Parts: sequence; C-alpha cells; structure tokens
Amino acid sequence: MTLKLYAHPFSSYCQKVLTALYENGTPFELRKLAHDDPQVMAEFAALWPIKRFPLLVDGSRTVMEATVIIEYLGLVYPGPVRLLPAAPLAALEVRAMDRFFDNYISTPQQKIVFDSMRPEADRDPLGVADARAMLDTAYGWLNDVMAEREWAAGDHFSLADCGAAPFLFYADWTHRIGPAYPHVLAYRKRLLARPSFARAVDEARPYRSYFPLGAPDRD
Ligand SMILES: N[C@@H](CCC(=O)N[C@@H](CS)C(=O)NCC(=O)O)C(=O)O
Repeated sequence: MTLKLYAHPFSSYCQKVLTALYENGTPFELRKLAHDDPQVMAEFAALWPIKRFPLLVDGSRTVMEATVIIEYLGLVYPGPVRLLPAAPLAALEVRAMDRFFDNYISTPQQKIVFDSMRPEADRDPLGVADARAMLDTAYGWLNDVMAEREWAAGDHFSLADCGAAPFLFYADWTHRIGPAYPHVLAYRKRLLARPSFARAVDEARPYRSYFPLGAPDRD
C-alpha cells in the first residue's frame, strides 16, 4: 500500500513531515495540492474538511497534524532514524520542544504572514506587534537552550528538529533572527545543512515567489 501525502512543497508544516520522510527514506506518493488540479483538491477536501495540510493517507486510515503524522510513521513505518526516543522522559523533552516550535515560532510567524495578505482595512497591527514580540522572546529562550545543544532535544536529530527546520527557516524571513541570537543562527545553519531538510528546501525553490512578504535572496 503506497502512503499518500497531501501537501505542498512550499508549506512549512509539509516540510516538517517531508523532512521526517526523507530522514528514513520512506516511500510515499506526493498528492500535490494545487488549484489547477481540482481532482487532488476535491480528494483532500473530502478527506479533511478542516483543509489544513499536510494530511497522510495510509489505506483506509487518514492521519492529520504534522506531529501526529511523524509519530505515526515512527510507529508503523519505522526506519533507521528514530525521531522519537524510546525512553519516555527523553520522548517528553522532544515533544516539549516540538510544541515550542509549533506554538511560539510557527504560530506567530504565520500570524505576520497571513496578516500581510489581508486587505489593508482588515489588518491587525496589535496582533502583529504581539507576534513579533513573541518571536523575540522565543528566539531569546531558544538561544540559551541551543548554547548547550546540537539538536533541539540534545545529541540526536528528532521530531522537534523536523519542525524547527522549516519554522526557523521562514521565521528568519519574516522577523529576522538577529546577531543577538548566535546559537539560534548556528542551529538554523545546521538544520539547513541536514540533507533531509536541504532536499525539502531545494524542492520548494520554484515556489519562492509565493512568499507574501517577498523571499530574501539567501538560503
Ligand atoms: N496544526 C497543523 C497546521 C497545518 C497548517 O497550518 N498548514 C498550513 C500550511 S503550512 C495550511 O494548511 N494552510 C492553509 C490555510 O491556512 O488555509 C499541523 O500541525 O499540521
């Protein structure tokens, strides 16, 4: 049975799952979400009316939410790279860092981007200022954590790094990670050098013009 992933290469949450799939060389069929492919869009809408992607389909089972998809892959299609440690407390640390990147890096980053896509009159400057403040706070906290670590949860690349990679990638484009956060910048560089994420970034290059704030000429 071929795994099907409904996703788009430029989406950060999709890159989170693609990084996990590439880490383990897990075979899958990409059902690329594109408005000029109504068949795929209709399949996706029927499977998941919430219409947030990525979405994994394994036979009769539908798995939503990037984190849950990665945990599912580890349980049902384990590969050489274990992305969630077997020891419960070590796994808890990975999950805590995964939540940190979703809630305090990706969520404020997306707030800024989505706000920029609204008509001028519907914008939310206070919400955007709060999101920028949250990113500064999150960069500061992460800088202290990463002073002591190679990967998000310690010595081993994990689920938390799968999310950190695209979220820090786009966060820097949205609200620059300044020189006050050298350990975050060095970590982002390590993530970009990781072959699994580097592949996801390369596959998304053709779509850079989609970035609503304008993609910078780097990375
Ligand atoms: N909580 C979801 C978030 C997924 C998400 O926000 N995906 C974005 C793409 S990066 C999306 O579906 N955007 C479409 C929309 O907001 O309508 C997860 O972890 O998978």
